[in-house]
Amino acid sequence: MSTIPQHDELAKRTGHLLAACGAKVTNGDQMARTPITGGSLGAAGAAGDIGAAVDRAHDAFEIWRTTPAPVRGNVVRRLGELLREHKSQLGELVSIEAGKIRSEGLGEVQEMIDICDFAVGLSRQLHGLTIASERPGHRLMETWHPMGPVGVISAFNFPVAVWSWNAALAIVAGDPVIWKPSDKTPLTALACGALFQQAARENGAPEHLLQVVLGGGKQGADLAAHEGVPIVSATGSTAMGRKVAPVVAARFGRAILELGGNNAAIVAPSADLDLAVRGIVFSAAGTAGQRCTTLRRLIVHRSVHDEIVEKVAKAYESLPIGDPLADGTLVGPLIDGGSFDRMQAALETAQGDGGTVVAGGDRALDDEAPDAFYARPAIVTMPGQTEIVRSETFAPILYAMAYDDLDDAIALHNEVPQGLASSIFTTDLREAETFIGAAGSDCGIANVNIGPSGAEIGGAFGGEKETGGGRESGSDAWKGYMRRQTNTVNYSRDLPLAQGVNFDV
Ligand code: UN1
Repeated sequence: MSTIPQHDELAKRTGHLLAACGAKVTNGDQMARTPITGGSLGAAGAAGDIGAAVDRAHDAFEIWRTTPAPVRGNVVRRLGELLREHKSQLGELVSIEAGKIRSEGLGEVQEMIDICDFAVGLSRQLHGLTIASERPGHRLMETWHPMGPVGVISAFNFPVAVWSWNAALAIVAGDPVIWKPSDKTPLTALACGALFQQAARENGAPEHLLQVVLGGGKQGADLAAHEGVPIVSATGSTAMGRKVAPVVAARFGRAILELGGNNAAIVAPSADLDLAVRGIVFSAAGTAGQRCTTLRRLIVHRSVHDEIVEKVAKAYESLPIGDPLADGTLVGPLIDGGSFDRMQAALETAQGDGGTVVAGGDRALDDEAPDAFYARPAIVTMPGQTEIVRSETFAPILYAMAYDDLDDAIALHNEVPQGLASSIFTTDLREAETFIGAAGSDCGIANVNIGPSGAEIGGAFGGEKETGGGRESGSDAWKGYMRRQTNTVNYSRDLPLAQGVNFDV
């Protein structure tokens, strides 16, 4: 297995990667760190002032809102080109700062490139309807206008892709962006920020179209509370969403929330079991269990339960854990010790509830990397869906439960507070359609014969219940970044009133 790289080498490499993207760190209280060694990467900059950023964003908005959308798209096109040019550097930076394996770091940059392509096309398709008017000589239609500065609060686990889903749409929609990245991943944000500034500069866009504001809870809270920020898009825990949402609602702002998930897969007796096992292992152990779409609950038909658990456990035992930048590694580190402690506490609670840890769950590589937290992904069989199974622990724990009847499986599936992503493994058309039908999965994402994670950007991304209800990325999610205006135009010489009302003067 790979050895953990020397911290000094990583720190030096980080400096090169940042410079290659044109990013500069400054002295300040915001510190960067790598979960690969657990060591510090030095200062990233100073915590920013949201009020000042909002003022600057409004100056940019004055210009940007009347810039034609296809011209706005040019900035996003250039950003997409720069992301392509810097894909390997940015991907490596994501690996260093978030601990993702190399292909997932690169995949995250690809997700940014994809949404840029999508948004460029969208910049010529921000269309409204023309609706039949009941009045002669009248036209009824809807138009979509820019809304104003968008606050983006992003999480450590997708430190750049989730920003790009919001930013690419917001920029073509005519909205400046104020980005408060996770305080665990400031460097990747600075690198993307620098590439964005280059794209904006080269296209003569106004200054401050994108502002990266480093900081923590205070900056997030200020963004939520600021009257000058009509849209706040926040990704993170449900606990964070509970703080942000009421503050935005109290000022009648718009919140786009992407909060916790507790995603499940149902494995039916007709499933292609080998395919199911591959899908399960990627979704549950990939990204070290730190995706909001990570598979956390396995609901398996009793007739295949033991076989599936055994196969997943076997696959888990041979998962290469270690340096995420090394060839062959599939599981990198957890983001920090707090994560590892929460994982251990959850495993203890699950065992107290009658669960059995079939594989994994313990710490790895602690001799080599005492300040880093590598954990072996765990699979735990549970006698039922206890409270710990119903809560999201942001670590690689997969709880397995048996079912006898599909209706019971779906009821169990939906019987959690979160509603992000879900899946069923089956070759039975009736079961598949039932699962994605109106009385099936209650999640924003419901898949058949793939796990719940790893969505493409073309669909709308988000979920219901404690996941927050927001939709980002593809489909018509762009509407969340614009204001809808209904227009009635009278091109006749008369003034007929709607609903046949008479008001002759
Ligand atoms: C997240 O974990 O916040 O569907 C986003 C997926 C990725 C995005 C995850 N495309 O797993």
